[in-house]
Amino acid sequence: MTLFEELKWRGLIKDITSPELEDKLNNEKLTFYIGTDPTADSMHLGHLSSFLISKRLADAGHKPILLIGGATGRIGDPRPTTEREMKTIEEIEFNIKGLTKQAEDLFGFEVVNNYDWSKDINFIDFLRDYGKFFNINYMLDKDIIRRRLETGITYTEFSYMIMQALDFLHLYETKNCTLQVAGSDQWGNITAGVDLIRKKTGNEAYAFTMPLVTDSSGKKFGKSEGNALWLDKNKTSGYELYQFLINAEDEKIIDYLKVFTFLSKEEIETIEKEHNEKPELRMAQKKLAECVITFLHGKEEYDKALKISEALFSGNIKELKLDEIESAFKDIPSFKIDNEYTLIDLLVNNGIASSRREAREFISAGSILINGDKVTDENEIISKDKAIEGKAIVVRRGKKKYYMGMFE
Ligand code: 383
Repeated sequence: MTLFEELKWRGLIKDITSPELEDKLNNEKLTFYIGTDPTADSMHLGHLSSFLISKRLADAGHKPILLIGGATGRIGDPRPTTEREMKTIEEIEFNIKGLTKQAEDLFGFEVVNNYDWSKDINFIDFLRDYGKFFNINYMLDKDIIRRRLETGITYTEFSYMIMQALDFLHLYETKNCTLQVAGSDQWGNITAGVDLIRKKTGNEAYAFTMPLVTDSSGKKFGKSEGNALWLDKNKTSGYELYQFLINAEDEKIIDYLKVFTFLSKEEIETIEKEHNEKPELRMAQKKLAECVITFLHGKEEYDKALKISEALFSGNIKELKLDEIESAFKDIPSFKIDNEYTLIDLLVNNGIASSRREAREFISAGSILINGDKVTDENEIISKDKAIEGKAIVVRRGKKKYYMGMFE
């Protein structure tokens, strides 16, 4: 399989600017780039599917440049619907630091910031040297701009595509970068660059886009209850990622393995076969979680995520360490314990039961578990020596409701 065939097989090619690109990718060594704006201090799963292309192409001998949009982030890439809220310079600078470190840690490729070459272009030179290459009709014809004409767009966001086109030209001129890669939402911006390079230098540069990764209903993949799943483990733990990936849909799981992992065609076909025979084992989902979490955070974090999941599944909460308990129960209601209480008081004082009567009902029905053990005596003292590392008490009420108490 050639590189191009492999990218197609993985579902990573949506549109290409020229059919020559196939041969170039297969037979030449290209310098290419992919960019991201500092809208947050970390990338999320939506970026990962796109940025992994840098490693795929690098493994095939091409040279990646990762661009952080310090300049473009100050302007804001127009969204199809409404104008973006401008971020403060402090926030942008904070985000650039986070993203630069993350890109370096994850990929180890050269990282550049477009602020470095954009900041000194003055307005008059900009209009004389570059504005003349952009016909307004051409700009108005871009999909995103056309959509925004209905809701309105400022001159600031309208100009965004010129900045991204200047980046491509700059990298073409200074680093012989002849290819830009991006998600399909970027088609207008990246073709603006290819056209600018052609007009300014007479030479051909190339670009291709990757499809957006979606679930079977067409919604963007990579959000959990509306929140992004971040690549920074302090924002989204390995365990949270595990929970999300392990629940990926059966219809889509093989597509996700192609997009998010470096497993070979043969390996994925073997998994697909096993998956189709016994989808209930979720082994394809498990493999996805293993590959993604290990790539992002290393084997230790993956082992931890797996251990937490297994402990929660089997109810063996006591096997977990305090930091694992904290990861596992990050989002459940929690309370502080300033003293040793009887079980019934603990339940009522912390809203686990609405009254002493209700608490008694739960306890006598055997539906209260403290750190995985059923407690049936309402007067049992819940003391520090029952807590995990002397600190954490996980209360389970019924099948699914969890609460966490922390001794002070
Ligand atoms: C800025 C200057 C450049 C080249 C690219 C840029 C950023 C670009 C953009 N990208 C998205 C982002 O920042 O907005 N204008 O979040 C996302 N990308 C990648 C991919 C994607 C796109 O970072 O489709 C998803 O991740 O292209 O939405 O010179």
